[in-house]
Amino acid sequence: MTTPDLFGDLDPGRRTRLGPDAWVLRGFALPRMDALLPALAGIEAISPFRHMKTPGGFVMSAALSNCGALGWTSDRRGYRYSPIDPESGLPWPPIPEAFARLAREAAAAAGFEDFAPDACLINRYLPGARMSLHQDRNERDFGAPIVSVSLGMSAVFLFGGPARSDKAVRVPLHHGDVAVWGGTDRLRYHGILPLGERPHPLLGARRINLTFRKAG
Ligand code: MD3
Ligand code: FE
Repeated sequence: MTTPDLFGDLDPGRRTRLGPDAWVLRGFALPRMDALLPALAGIEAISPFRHMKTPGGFVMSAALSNCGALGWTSDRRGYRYSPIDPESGLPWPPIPEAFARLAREAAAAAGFEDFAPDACLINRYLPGARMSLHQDRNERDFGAPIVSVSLGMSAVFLFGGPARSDKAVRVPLHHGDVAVWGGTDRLRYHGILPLGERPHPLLGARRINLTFRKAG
């Protein structure tokens, strides 16, 4: 008798297809953690995580930072990509080589060759933080994919359709998982349910998400 694969989502090396052009590469980043975590600490030291305001006047529950030539920012005037960190007045730190290689290789593993991101948005979720359903549409060219790397505490990702009212499926994302989406799935609504309380053994009580984009 075979055991049902109750924990298939935790099995590193598996690919889960979420749509025609959307994949989750389970554990793809795990073998690279020794390079990724120090690189992340270096970015935090230059551009610390901060809570930005939405154009509607709300404070986002996820804190963010960026690396790369362009960084995603939000304030009362709107959402935009900027070459300057508004807190420091200086450029965002560059995308570390280990980040760029991971993004390029994950995109290729999902069928998107030669991905060269110029922006990496870094979200930090503490217990209770969430991201409501939205589309990523501040980038200039929707032809490039987006690559997302999950670190630390697990979260439930909501994967919807092209309209906000489309039913969303729930997909758990764990430490080391990499999601890649582009093509026909590029403008699907998505979000993150409120983060739980159980700390991650390596990163503690937080979830970090890197999203690599071609913004300019
Ligand atoms: C979208 N971040 O920063 S990325 C964002 O985990 C953002 O911090 C979330 O949405 C986060 O804009 C989610 C994960 C993800 C994975 C697969 C997708 C987003 C997706 C497939 C299609 C569309
Ligand atoms: Fe998004």
